[in-house]
Amino acid sequence: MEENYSFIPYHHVRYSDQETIKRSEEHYRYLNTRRTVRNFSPDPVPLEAIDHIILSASTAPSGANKQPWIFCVVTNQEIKAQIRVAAEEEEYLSYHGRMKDEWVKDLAHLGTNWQKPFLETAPLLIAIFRKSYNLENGQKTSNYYVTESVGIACGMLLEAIHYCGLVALTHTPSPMNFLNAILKRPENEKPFLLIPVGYPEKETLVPDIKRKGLGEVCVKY
Ligand code: IYR
Repeated sequence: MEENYSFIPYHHVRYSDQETIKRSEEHYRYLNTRRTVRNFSPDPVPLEAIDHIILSASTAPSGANKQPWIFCVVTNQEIKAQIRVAAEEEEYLSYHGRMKDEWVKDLAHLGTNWQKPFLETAPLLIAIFRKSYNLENGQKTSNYYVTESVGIACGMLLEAIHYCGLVALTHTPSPMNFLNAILKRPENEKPFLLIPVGYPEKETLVPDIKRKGLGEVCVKY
């Protein structure tokens, strides 16, 4: 039996070539001002903005439109403290033997170490989980291209955070299973990234690093 699936008109805005080029350059210049920040001010952020930021991320394309993500927003100071303790336990082991020497050397110029005070200082943490499958009333259903989908959503999240004048850190404590226990997330949800969000500490510094030029990241055929 043929099913009736509905399609609706797509509303598209088409710019002139000149306007297209202008917008692309402006957007690049704007995105190029984003920096990962590791020192946060404790100033609170308006939580209504966080809702919009998460809705923005959740507009990302996803395999079969399954939207296989969940964004956990943590502002509770006690929970942040628990996350810090658990993350630092893992990171201590990582920085003291689990990461090979080459990796530790590659990170040296960023000034990172096993200590993660930002997990308590930042006014909020967004823990993103990928749903490797769905689990509803004991029933398992499939998701597709989960890593790709959630990665795209996180990129859009970072852009939305930047657009609002907030800063973020894409933190990757490893392994991150402790997030399931602390945030009481079900087994089908796997932690993907832990992103402190807020305002930068006054006069914070960031590493003096360069982005690759077009010739290094793009090949034209
Ligand atoms: N997860 C550790 C180590 C780390 C790894 C990479 I690759 C970085 O770009 C930065 C840090 C940490 O968060 O410190």
